[in-house]
Amino acid sequence: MPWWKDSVAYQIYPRSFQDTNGDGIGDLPGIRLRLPLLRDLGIGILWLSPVYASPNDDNGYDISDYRSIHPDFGTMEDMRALIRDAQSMGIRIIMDLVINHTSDEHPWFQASRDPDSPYRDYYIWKPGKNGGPPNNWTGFFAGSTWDKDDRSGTYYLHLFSRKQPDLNYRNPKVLAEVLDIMRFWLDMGISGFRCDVINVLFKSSLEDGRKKLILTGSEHYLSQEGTHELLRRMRSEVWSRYDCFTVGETVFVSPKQGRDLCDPSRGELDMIFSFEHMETDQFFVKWFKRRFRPANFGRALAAWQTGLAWNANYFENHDQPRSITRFGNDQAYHKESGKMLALLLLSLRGTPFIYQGQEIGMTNYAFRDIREVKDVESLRINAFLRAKGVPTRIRMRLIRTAGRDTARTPMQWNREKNAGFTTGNPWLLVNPDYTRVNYEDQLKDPESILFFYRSMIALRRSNTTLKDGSFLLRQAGHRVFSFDRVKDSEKLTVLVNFSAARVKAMHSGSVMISTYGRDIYDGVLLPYEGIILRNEVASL
Ligand code: TEU
Ligand code: CA
Repeated sequence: MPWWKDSVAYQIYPRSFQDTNGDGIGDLPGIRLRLPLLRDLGIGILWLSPVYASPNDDNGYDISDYRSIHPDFGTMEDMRALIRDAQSMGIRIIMDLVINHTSDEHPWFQASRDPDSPYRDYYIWKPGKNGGPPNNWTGFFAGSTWDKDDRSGTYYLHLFSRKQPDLNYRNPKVLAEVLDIMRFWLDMGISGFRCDVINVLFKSSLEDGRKKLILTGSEHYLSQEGTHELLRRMRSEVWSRYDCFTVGETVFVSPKQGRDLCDPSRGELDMIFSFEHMETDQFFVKWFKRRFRPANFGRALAAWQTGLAWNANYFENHDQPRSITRFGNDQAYHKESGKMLALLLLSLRGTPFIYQGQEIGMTNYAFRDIREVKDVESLRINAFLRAKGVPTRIRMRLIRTAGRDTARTPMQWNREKNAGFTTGNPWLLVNPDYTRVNYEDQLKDPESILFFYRSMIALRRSNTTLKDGSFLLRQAGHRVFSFDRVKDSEKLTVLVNFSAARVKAMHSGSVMISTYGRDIYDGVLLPYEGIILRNEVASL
């Protein structure tokens, strides 16, 4: 089994992890400082959200120099030291590869503004039409995907913010540049890439799109054949020549399209982050939330567990609300539901990804005022809706339920000021519940969510059925989600209760682990209980 199937991964959003120089911003020395905690957690892979030079329009997802470290985070020597320290603890580092777009402050883009520049075709420039943008496309952050550059009087494409111009993959020089960037980091000793929004690289056409509620025009760039060809080139020319793996962030894909992106026979990605399970509590777009329904969540998880040979499993990241608030109960059953989600995530087939703070049950923060909000996506949506006359209280409610800042509040290390994240002024407010939810308290509590993550990770790493067994859905009910994992003669039955009720769920078997520490199972799940029962079966 390759190491990237055998490990548990952990995502760090460096800006919010640990500050060591008092500027209120997390940094690389801060990550080095906390590495032993990740070793003790049982982490084998560390995904860093971008730490490259960037004007921080999208907090690093707008890169202005791919071969440098943003001074906020430290130096290239700090990066080399982090890689070394991690390797000494058996932890491999993967970097965030953001290659659909660069920052508009990247030298390539600045040069491309001159129509005669050799860099002109690194980006997608078009004349306007009827006094407006070249087509009717709308972007991920609301509004048109085109901005006019006065210098040449033409428009450039940006699926995200106007400071994130899309690269033009019809130009072979762009792929060549990107392959070099990958080699640079792999030669530095990293072990792979999380590939940002990777299935939109190739735009098959720039014609008008069918009008849609969101992303008008996306039929011209979602998972196009041109993107598959690019991924095959990346694998054959770079990835296949290093001991590395790739996980693609792929938006709006079905299990079938997911297979086309990461089935081993395809020679493209090794695995993908899909979104279906993260969209079961919303109407169309994430801004229109609806009640969480465990049955829908379970069905979506099962569809991907059986639809792909291997998944990248996650319940949180730097773009998503906190899972204990969203799928659990972060008040009356904080500890119970945090452990239940840990057991579920670590029982699924695929590489588990844990997001910073998830291991202690960090919760959503209810942003009160737009001045507390920093994320470009939320600020653009707010401006877009305000221009449409939507009242402040409605806009703030949308941002509270679906904005990305709630995932980016600083790590809560202890009960000290700013939760021990910084001695300065944090770049984003610290969730006031840090006196209730913090690492230090949980390190002292053997019944804590943190300790349960440690136990569950250790169990998974020691059990081949959990890592490599087949997945068979048993029940995706409105309170109980259950499934079997089978390998050779071992059958593990996983049952999780998404409710505060005691729920009858008859099943035999010896208790392998229970979030309540039970060693006998009486057929009734306790509130938010997760349990794994073991049976020997005749080899299938
Ligand atoms: O996100 C891609 C993407 O689709 C996002 O719009 C995401 O789905 C949305 O924010 C969910 O609320 C990636 C990165 O994860 C994100 O942080 C960047 O802003 C984006 O690409 C542009 O690089
Ligand atoms: Ca700092």
